[in-house]
Amino acid sequence: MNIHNSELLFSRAQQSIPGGVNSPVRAFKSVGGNPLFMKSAKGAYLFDEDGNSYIDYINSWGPMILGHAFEPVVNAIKEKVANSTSFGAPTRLEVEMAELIKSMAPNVDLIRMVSSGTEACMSAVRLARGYTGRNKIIKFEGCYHGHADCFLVKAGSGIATLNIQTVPGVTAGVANDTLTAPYNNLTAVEKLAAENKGQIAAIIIEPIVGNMGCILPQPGFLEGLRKLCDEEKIVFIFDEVMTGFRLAPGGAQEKLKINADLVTYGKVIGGGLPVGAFGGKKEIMQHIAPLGNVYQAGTLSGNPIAMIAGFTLLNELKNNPSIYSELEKKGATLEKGLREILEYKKIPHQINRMGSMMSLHFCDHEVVDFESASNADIALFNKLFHHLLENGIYLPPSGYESWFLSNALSSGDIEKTINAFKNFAF
Ligand code: KE4
Repeated sequence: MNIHNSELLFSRAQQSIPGGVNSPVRAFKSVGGNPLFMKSAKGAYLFDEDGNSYIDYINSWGPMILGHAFEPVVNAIKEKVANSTSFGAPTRLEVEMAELIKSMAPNVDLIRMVSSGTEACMSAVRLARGYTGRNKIIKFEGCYHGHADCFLVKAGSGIATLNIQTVPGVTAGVANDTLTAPYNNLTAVEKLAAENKGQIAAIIIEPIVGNMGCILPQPGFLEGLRKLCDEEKIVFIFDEVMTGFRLAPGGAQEKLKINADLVTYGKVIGGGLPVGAFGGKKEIMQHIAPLGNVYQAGTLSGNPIAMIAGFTLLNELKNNPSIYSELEKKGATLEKGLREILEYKKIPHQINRMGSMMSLHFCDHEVVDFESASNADIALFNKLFHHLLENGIYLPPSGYESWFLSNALSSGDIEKTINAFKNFAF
């Protein structure tokens, strides 16, 4: 496979950008080799700088749920951009976007737009602290909520991929207020709550995890956290940056029928443009400035171009709910195809999936938390990654990431993926 232009670009990039990438997970550090530079994408396909094409299972780490260069989004951006790219003043579209989100997401009385998932999650935590007057938070080992200091404690995604134990620059003071527990371990959380009674402002969780591969909550886990938060007056934050609008119009809250107190969004909400959001109960959200004193701000929050992209995509999802059953069918077909091959070849494996989020782990145990995810055969995953890449299939370049299916995937694309997998010499 000719990747000459990508190699030239990568060596140039490293002269001007740390590690040659603007986000660490793109660097192929754990899978080995050098990152491919993409030139364009359309529907389910990526095209790199050397003209190679790939069936895309990253979809920009989630946003491209209806595929790349989705016509209605492209046209909406083209039309909007002629009227300026930013005002720094409130606009009609921001009101319409907030009302659209409230019509889709359960349990959101007020919502504030920001420009990334990190910003959404860090603002939600600040709000929970301001609302409760408490300092500590509980997060889960292997979950990733963006790169704000308070989250970089036993985090997933790039932190796990690069095996960064403690992040330099995150002070002990900050880290001491972040308590961690294993995912799916309710007892461990109840113990932390008892040991820190009256000091915990929030529990923040990925309701379905996508940052240590895909990991599902075991029955009773989220329900137990909900009950604990009610009893201890802890703010329950669902980080739906990945799951929001992807698993259902109302995300994981709808899918799992569990209400959070605050919910954060990113990725799909912006249709590939920089958008995040946090929202929830009025009783809590009304503490956000200028209504309350919990300060949060952003020059480009609610930016018209980002809003029109997200607004157009969310409307498409809201008005065509069959998209979710189509994504479920595609996910189930891919999972079945891979499972049949792995069972036939007697390869120990675990496939975790919910809808269009899934991951494959080479191990003979269930993958239910960071420890079990880490005990899988990452080296074998890395070998598979490159085999599939050479066969025109682009998986996330880390065993600690969820795959994301788009509804632009055809049955032929899924068949091609399964066939490429079949030819892998385990
Ligand atoms: P951003 O700040 O990257 O928009 O969102 C942070 C974030 C928050 N919460 C969850 C559940 C997330 O998955 C993310 C970001 N996800 C990673 C992929 N695992 C983004 C990819 C990257 O870091 O480049």
